[in-house]
Amino acid sequence: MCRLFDRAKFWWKNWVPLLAEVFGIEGNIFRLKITEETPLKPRYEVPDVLTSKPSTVRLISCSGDTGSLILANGKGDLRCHITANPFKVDLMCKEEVVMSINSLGQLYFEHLQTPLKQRTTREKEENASIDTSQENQEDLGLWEEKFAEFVDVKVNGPASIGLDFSLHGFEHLYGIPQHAESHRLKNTSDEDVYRLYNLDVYGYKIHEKMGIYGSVPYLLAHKLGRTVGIFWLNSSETLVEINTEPAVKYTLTQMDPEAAKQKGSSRTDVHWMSESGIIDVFLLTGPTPSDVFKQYSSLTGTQAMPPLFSLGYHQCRWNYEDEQDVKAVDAGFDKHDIPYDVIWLDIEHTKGKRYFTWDKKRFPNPQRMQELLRNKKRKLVVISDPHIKIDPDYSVYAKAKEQGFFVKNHKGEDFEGICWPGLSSYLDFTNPKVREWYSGLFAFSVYQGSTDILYIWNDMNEPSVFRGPEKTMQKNAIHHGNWEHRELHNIYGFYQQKATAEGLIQRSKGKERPFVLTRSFFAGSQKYGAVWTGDNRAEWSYLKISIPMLLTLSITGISFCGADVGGFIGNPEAELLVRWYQAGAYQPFFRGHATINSKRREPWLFGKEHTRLIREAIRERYALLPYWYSLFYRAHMTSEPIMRPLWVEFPDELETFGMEDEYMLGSALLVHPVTEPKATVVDVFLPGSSEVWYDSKTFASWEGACTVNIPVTLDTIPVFQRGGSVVPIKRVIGKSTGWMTDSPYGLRVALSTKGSAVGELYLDDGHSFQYLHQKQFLHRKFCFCSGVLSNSCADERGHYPSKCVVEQIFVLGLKKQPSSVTTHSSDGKDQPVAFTYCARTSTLSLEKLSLNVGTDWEVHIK
Ligand code: MIG
Repeated sequence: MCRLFDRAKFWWKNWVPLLAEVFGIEGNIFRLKITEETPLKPRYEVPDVLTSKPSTVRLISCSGDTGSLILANGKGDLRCHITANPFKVDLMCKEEVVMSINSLGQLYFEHLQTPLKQRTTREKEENASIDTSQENQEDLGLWEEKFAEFVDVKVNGPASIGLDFSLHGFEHLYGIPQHAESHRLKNTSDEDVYRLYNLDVYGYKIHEKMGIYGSVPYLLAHKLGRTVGIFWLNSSETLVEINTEPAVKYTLTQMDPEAAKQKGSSRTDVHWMSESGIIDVFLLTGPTPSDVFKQYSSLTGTQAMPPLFSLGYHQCRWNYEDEQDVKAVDAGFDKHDIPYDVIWLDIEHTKGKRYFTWDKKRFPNPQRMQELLRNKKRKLVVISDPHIKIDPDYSVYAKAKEQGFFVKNHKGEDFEGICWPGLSSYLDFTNPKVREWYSGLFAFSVYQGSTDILYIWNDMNEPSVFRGPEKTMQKNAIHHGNWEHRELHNIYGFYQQKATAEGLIQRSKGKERPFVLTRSFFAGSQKYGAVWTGDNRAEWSYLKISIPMLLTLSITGISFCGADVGGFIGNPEAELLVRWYQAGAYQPFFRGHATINSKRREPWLFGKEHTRLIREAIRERYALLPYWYSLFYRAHMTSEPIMRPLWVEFPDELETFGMEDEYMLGSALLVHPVTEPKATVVDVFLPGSSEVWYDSKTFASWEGACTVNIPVTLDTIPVFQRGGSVVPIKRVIGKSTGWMTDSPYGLRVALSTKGSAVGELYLDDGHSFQYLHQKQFLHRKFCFCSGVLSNSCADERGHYPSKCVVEQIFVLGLKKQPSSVTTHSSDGKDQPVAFTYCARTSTLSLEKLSLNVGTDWEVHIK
């Protein structure tokens, strides 16, 4: 791949007119598009990722000197200074040059060409005058690449593109998932660049920049005072080079102060290169992290609001063998008093890996099995992969074949590749007709044995093709619209999840929220469901790296993400399994999973004590569900990531910029999972010099801006609540989320150094779209100020009848014992409340309250 781009530079010697366009987009975004003015044939422009046509704003052109142009937004505080010769764009925010584009002259654009053999004599002559080396290059194999036995012929020659961006004053960059790497992007070298190319890599190595299952070609850069984003909308194979030049020491003499500032500050150069398509790049100007999150989601959409059950614990294994097995595992959870919401079936549940069918020997009566789960208020997820077994008697195959719905090979025949079912063809999800048809396969009348508690998991959708080049599809396979696979490789999986999610919505006649997990993804996949990090290993290092991997996904829009708890490959020892459950309980998508030849590892198979520890971790997850659900609502409505790197919450604190062994869950909880064996202590950094932090179990408190050594046992999950927050919890844990609808709430009020706190609670029916269409929801706001805790409405539009009460309130950090506590309800009734105060921990607890969660009330503490 690197070779290819070297040649690209070589080719750049050609002269072809390029068209560069700059657009201003609402929300302080600039879009730069560069393509051939008159390409031989259209070049691929990624469709379906932008949620709508971005609403452009008028840019005002101010006069530059000759050969330059200044485009400014309405306010004039954001400007693009465009210089023609050499071509360069400076992005200015007020008087600061934030970013320079092509200042290193790495813009290149290989134009499409007629193959030499087909050229007319005239063309040959013309070409000869501008490019004498053409013949040599074809001889050199520029138009053909070999990978093992595969020959990739590029019909119109290599077509790669690239551009450099210099970020002034920035040393911290994040994003461009998916890599099993640190959260902060590292400097790259010639042999080691970040690669975005969706691939099925079983047991991928960690601390590598190679491409794995999914790609989001989007990165964020952060420095004190500003966050920006670069979204490179291209779905072909992409490489990203990063090079940070640290601040240099210099003497101020002989330099004017402005120049000195520029020279003295650090800089990071980012070089994007893609194999084909056009340059279409969005510059998100911030200035805060949350502005950048909003800007990005205004382009690609926000996290879909998940059904509540999907925030519970998921139990998966390749495979649960049969109906008996499912029944036994399900009963095991009840027997051991461990809550769980979903049991999963992997590929072996089908008849010979024919998705949408059942192996009748193992699952003679799938509906009966689902009724059993339904009675327990639990769900089933089954797998549905994109490869379709070549078998004329398999109706999914026959119908897709008949309608021409498979990806074609370069000869125009149905592409055939080997995957789980043996020889298979691959549905062409890039075709809207195929998606529509595929969505229809989830209708209850079509999908035999499915019920409305069955949800879907899309795997192998990179796509994975056994024995294909790099275990994927040849780049010259042909998709709908005659586009080559190379153009859209990275977006294939995105389309399958989209079609699946739409299918689940349709089968419910538009009423129910879907749940779809996908392994492959692209920018915007957040709109369709959840993502996981694929085939990790049951090793401590993989537990540890799950945190930066999920943080990176989270800040690139994909909030609903998780890693296989326990590690997919291998057999975790009990301690690792416990630690993984404890970490997973505080990650958005929480699923235990294991590969086919691993030992069974349901939570109760490791002895009483370990069962207890796993039970406790899962129960903590369920207790926090109101907080999780409220965070998902926020992610859905206002684009705030759920798992947040510390720098996002503390953008002014340099120490946080590189942290990845701890993170914030929303803005209230700091989590530092234990990821080392035999740990007796963890060093937790508590940020913020004016902050106070409370241990979520002992309520011990610390002032911020310090590292504390927290002693740990196998029981401990280091979680800290930030002073100034209110966290809603559920007091009674049921067998699953479905049993907890009416369960009473508790509020954890953690006072700031100023003695105040705020928080919120979002709730609705947990499964339908009524919250959207009928405004059937409750959004409440909790506020503690001057000794009064109030529950008030945060969104007047919402209404939802809830019988739930707030039963318990803890106030942490209350400095002195109150003399009285009274509740004041909106109907004017005041009531004294019994309380206990612990002077040692400065904690006030109110028990056995009965304050309706959905009505206004106050608690006065005097
Ligand atoms: O190469 O369907 O990542 O979760 O259990 C194995 C079988 C294929 C890979 C998925 C894994 C799943 C497995 N699949």
